[in-house]
Amino acid sequence: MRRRRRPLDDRITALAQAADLAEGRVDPALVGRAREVVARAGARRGLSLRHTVAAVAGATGSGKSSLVNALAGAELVEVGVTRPTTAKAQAVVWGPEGSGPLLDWLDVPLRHTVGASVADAEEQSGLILLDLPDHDSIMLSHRLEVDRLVAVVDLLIWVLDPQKYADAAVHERYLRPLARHRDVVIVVLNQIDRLPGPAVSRCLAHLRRLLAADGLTDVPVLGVSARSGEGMAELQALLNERVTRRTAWAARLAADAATAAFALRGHAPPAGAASGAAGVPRARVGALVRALEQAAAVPVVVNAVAKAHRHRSATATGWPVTRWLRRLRPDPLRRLGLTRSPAGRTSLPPATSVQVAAVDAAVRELGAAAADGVPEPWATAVRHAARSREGELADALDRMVAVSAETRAPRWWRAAGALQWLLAGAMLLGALWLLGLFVLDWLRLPPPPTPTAGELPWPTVLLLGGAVLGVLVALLCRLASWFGGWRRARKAARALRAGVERIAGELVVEPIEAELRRYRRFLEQVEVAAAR
Ligand SMILES: Nc1nc2c(ncn2[C@@H]2O[C@H](COP(=O)(O)OP(=O)(O)OP(=O)(O)O)[C@@H](O)[C@H]2O)c(=O)[nH]1
Ligand SMILES: [Mg+2]
Repeated sequence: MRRRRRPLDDRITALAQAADLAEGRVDPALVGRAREVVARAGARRGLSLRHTVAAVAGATGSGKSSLVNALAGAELVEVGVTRPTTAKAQAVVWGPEGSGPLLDWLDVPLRHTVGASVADAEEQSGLILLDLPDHDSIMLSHRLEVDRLVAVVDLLIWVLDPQKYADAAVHERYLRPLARHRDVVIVVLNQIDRLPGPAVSRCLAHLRRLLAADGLTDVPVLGVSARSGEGMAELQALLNERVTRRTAWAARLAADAATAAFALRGHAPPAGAASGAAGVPRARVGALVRALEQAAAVPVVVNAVAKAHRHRSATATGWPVTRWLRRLRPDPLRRLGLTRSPAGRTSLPPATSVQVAAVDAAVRELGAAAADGVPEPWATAVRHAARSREGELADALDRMVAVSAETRAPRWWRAAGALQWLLAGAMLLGALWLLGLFVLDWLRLPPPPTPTAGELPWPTVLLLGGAVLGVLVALLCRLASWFGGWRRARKAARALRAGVERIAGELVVEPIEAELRRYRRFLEQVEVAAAR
């Protein structure tokens, strides 16, 4: 069963998208060519679709003008003995109504209308034959005119003659690049009247083989003679059939879209479409995260978090007698600029050149691993994407570290601090009491009665008890803060790891994946634009 062809609109939309996706990745000339096809499709569909423009192309003297005249049944275009004869393309129009803008667009000002007396004018109505100059001309202007029109007409009639049909020029320059245009190419071997009978079929068979080698299998190949009229009826019938179908213009553009799409995709199409673009290998992300942690001084920060916790605990719950000594030492987190204070840069030491190089290497390796299996030039685009936001890493890490390192003071510190002041107060009370007793004794005054707790007098109990308990509470708090510091360091390490992973994801992995997604969408669009 024959599959239904994709509508031209879908193909052209897909080609336009493929060109947009290829922008900045694929050779700009190829992107430009794809956009030209899109523009041409837009222009052509806005012009007469009842007309089919068929260019008659071939070498000088092959009989193009003679064929056009024979088809028109009148001497409309000049047939010459001096070569080359035709210098500018001329149009012969069957049913010219509405063909003006189309011919203006084609920039063919020389136009002939076939008289109404032509017997089968009805059937042919809508045919526009363009008699082209010679493609192999000594005149550059002729060749330019041929190339310009061959690129835009709906149907191509290649006229070859028995002497020159195997010329490499026409096969290499024109026929081979039309391999996808099989549906809109007709090959005519003219002047068969000059060949002896059996040579005609030999010649045609040879020509068919040459065309097959060009990739043009199954194109119609007709042997004709513009002079004797042999084979002309068949050519006429074939043209009539194409003209009545009125689909040559769309087939032409579909073939152009396919050619442009394949050119965009390049010569190394991946076996199973986007099979190469597997994604970002997770293991390599781990290596990048580790390199980023070193560059962001995460170990230093984690260490500082533990130390800061212990330091702050000591200043809040330490023995009040020696606590002030602690306050003389700077807060480890504040020293690194890692306090809740103004948002902005920390004073962490900047990454060393070795750490920076390690990050760069990890980023590149990640890009290279993701590009593995992706054909050029997309592989380069993927590698480039990996590094596209590398410059933002340092700042993002610094900001993230400043936020993740924050710790809050536990509530029990307050209670412990209050207890310490209570014990210090008791100690002070005991000391003052004893001092009073000492002064009275020194003055030889009778001592007031001193209450005792068991054997020991209360002032002594207050002084010694306050001191011993104060030191004990301080020691217990220190033990607790040691564990607290350790726990907070672990928590900070986890938070920092998550932060580094997020940054690696955002600034390195995501750009890579975006590029891979772009590549996969590009392949899909190429597939649609080029589908047969
Ligand atoms: N024997 C023979 N001569 C032909 C045939 N077709 C054309 N000729 C002759 O070949 C010569 C060239 O014909 P043209 O029609 O001018 O050829 P052309 O391809 O238009 O040439 P340019 O305009 O120079 O590119 C003329 O003398 C024609 O009479 C044919 O089928 N058989
Ligand atoms: Mg001519």
